[in-house]
Parts: sequence; C-alpha cells; structure tokens
Amino acid sequence: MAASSASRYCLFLAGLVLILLSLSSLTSLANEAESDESVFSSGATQQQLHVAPAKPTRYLLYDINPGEGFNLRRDVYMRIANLVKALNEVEPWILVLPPWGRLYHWKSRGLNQLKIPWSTFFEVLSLSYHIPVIEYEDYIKVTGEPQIDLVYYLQNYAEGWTDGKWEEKIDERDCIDNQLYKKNSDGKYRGWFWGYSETYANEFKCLSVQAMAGQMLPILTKNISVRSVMLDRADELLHDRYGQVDYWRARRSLRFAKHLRDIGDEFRRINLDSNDEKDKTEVIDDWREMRKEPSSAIGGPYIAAHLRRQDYARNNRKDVPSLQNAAEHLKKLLKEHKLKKLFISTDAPKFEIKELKDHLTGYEVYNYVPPKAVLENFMDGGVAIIDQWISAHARYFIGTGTSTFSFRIHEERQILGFDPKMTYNRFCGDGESDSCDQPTVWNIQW
Ligand SMILES: Nc1nc2c(ncn2[C@@H]2O[C@H](COP(=O)(O)OP(=O)(O)OP(=O)(O)O)[C@@H](O)[C@H]2O)c(=O)[nH]1
Ligand SMILES: *[C@@H]1O[C@H](CO)[C@@H](O)[C@H](O)[C@H]1NC(C)=O
Repeated sequence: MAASSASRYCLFLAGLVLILLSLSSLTSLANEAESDESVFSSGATQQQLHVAPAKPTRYLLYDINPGEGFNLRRDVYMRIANLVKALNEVEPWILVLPPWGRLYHWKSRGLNQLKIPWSTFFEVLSLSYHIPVIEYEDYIKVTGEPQIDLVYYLQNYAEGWTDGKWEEKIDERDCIDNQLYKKNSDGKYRGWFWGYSETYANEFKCLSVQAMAGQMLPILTKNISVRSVMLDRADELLHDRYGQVDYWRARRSLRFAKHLRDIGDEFRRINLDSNDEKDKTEVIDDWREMRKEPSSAIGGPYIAAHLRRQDYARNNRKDVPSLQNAAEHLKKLLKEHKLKKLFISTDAPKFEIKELKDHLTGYEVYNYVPPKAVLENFMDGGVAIIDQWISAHARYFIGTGTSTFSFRIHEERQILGFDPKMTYNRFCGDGESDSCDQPTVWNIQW
C-alpha cells in the first residue's frame, strides 16, 4: 500500500514537472514568437504528456555531413523522424531540430546564413503531428543548459565490407579520422554544434554503422541516465522503409512554411495565371486530413523545369543537357501540351538564364527573382523553397536526373495529387540518348 501510494505520488510529481516545463517554454516562446506557429515545437511536450508521464523525456539531436545539400538533409530528416517515432513507442523522446546553416550551396553574399530555425523554412506544427519536435534554442531553454550528454559520431567500418557483402551492423569503434570534437581541460567536448560555440557534450564516442535508422533504437534506449544523445553524420543511417507508409507520413509532415508558400502562390497568380481553385491544388491545413485522389490535380497553365547547373554543369556529367538542348526539348514539350508559359527553376548564374531565354524566344519564360526583403528574411533556402513550390504547381514538370532538389518536387506533386506522368520526367543529358531512363515513380502509401 505504502509503496503504491508513494509511486503514485512520484507519478504526480513527474507529471507536474512536465506541465510546468511545457508552460514555461510556452510563455517564453510566446513572448518571442508572437504570431509564429513555431511555438509548437512544444506541441511535442503536450503530445508526450499523453504517452507516459512517468518516464523522463529524452532528447535526440543530430547533424549531417557538412558537404550535403538542403534536399538530402530533408531526406535524412525523414529517416531520423521515423527513428524518433519508433523510440516513442518505448518511452518519450523529442527530436531536436538541427539549426540550418553553413551550406555549401548557400552563396548569397552579405547574409548571415547560420543558426536558422526550422520555422523559417517549414511548418513546425505540421512536423509535430508526426513526432514530438523542438527547435534547438528551445531545447536549451527547456533543459536550462547548452549541453548534450552524449555524442555518437557515425562512421563506416575501417575494414570496409567484409567479403564485399553488405550486412547490417553497428559497433562502438575507435574513431577513424575524427578531429572534429575535442576534449578541453574542463573535460567537456567542444565541436561545431551548428555554430553554437557555447554548446558542449559530456561524452563522445564513435560508432561504425552499416544500418537502417531504426537499428539505433536499442543503443539509444539502453542507458536511461543518458538523457540527450546526438547522432553526428546521421546521413550514414539508411531509411527503414523507403517509400512506405511512414516514409510518406514523415514527408507529408514536412510542409513548407506558409509565408514561403504564400509568396509562391502570389507569383503563380500574377505571372502564371495559376490558382488553387482553378488548378485543383487546394491544400488542407492539417496534412493528416489531406488525401488527394490520384491525378485529381490539373496544375497551372505552364510547364516547370528544374535545371540543376553550377557543379552539375561544370563537371561534364553525361546526364546534364546543354542549355541549347534543354531549350529545344522544352519547346517540344510546350507544343505538345499547347502551353505558352514556362517557369524555370535553376541555380544557374544570370548569364546562363539569359542564354536559355534567348533560345526560347516566342515563349513566355519566367524565373523567380527574390526582392531584397525576401532574400534577407528567408535567404537562399527560402528562395529555393519558393522555386520548388512554384514548380510543384505546374501542369507538367521536368527535372534534372539524380538531383534531390528535383526529387523533393516529385514528392510535393504526388501530395498535391498530380498524375505521375506529368511529374516523373527529366532531361536527357547530352551524353545520353533521347530515350534515357526516366525517374522512378513513387506513389504515396497510406
Ligand atoms: N533557388 C534555387 N536554388 C537551387 C535550384 N537548384 C539548386 N539550387 C541550390 O543548390 C542546392 C542543391 O543542392 P541539393 O538541394 O542537395 O540538391 P541536389 O541537386 O541533389 O545537389 P547535390 O546535393 O549537390 O547533389 C539547393 O539546395 C539550392 O540551394 C533552383 O532551381 N533554385
Ligand atoms: C550510463 O550513463 C551514465 C552517464 O553518462 C554513465 O555514467 C554510466 O556509466 C552509464 N552506464 C552504463 C552501464 O554504461
């Protein structure tokens, strides 16, 4: 009797602490964020109250190889999100969203593209409908310290694949080449930590991995005294079930921020004669309630092309077309679909865009050039999202082979309900035949 009432009292106390925590994070956030939806990172805390108030909340953090681009990072988010979903079936875990910054492709000058919260680019509330999430700066506020209990640095196996055969395994190993985390005289590990120089870790280990994200679960849950774990080089982990239900749920939850979609919508309306009602591309506020009939979307009266240039064009890749050949193909498509308008999404420099337009005289060719305020507020990542959003609403889309930027547009169009034939297309490179392999169709699994 005594024992059970004592443990009930403990439960009550733990619950109270959680409520206080969520309240304090709420109010401090509300002060800062005013009308910002991002307050609901803490939707997380609420959700987790229903799960198991007795177990203490644990936090998963992650980072990615600095060389990786924005859209591969979105893919890694889906892998880690579903690991966190699996963890929550055991005990309450919150995913700490890694601040954006220092990306190789983000080259606009005069901008400080560092420590960018997820709410700049994505709807954090939408994310929290899939798994509990919190922004990094809120994590510091809630835990009271810029501290992480344990960092696992994920690496390959020094010996490579044994017998040339891939098998699933994870082992604690000596670090192969890691000089990135250093133990200071105070016993704390210092590292990059998204540019937060005050952040430190208490423990640091290297893990050799050849595994799906879900296989980290036993390692993460084994020691309850470790409250926060960071996985660096999380891109080493693979999808548990690529293209399956949870993949798509994570993907559907990864919605672009409303302020960016609004800018794209305005551009469509003014230049491309495109609006959701006419184009049958309405978005429902809560993605869990949005299930478009396949091929129900019509899209605006324009073709959208994603032309990945820069390093793709410089490296003489055989799957990249010359601007002239890309233009010839686009003319053919415009005739075929009886359209006059073309939207170009590209990372090409101005002179290449001009060259492309010169090859397309007689057609209305648009590309999105951000006003100064948009660039300042939402930076290169925001502009890329606006390009993707406009491309996602075209009647017909054609992208660049192997570009994850194009792949994310494919998915966006599946969610909006386009016919896959109008989506899964790519330019054939100058080094390929005109009947080159087209992208694989991935239908949404529900
Ligand atoms: N605004 C804009 N930016 C683009 C476009 N294409 C590429 N970029 C920029 O270049 C980056 C390309 O990197 P990713 O997003 O990783 O896509 P990727 O094409 O697979 O490139 P890699 O990762 O280098 O193979 C984007 O994140 C953008 O910053 C485009 O059409 N519009
Ligand atoms: C669990 O983690 C704590 C804190 O890092 C550490 O002191 C302890 O040795 C760990 N226990 C085991 C069994 O690894």
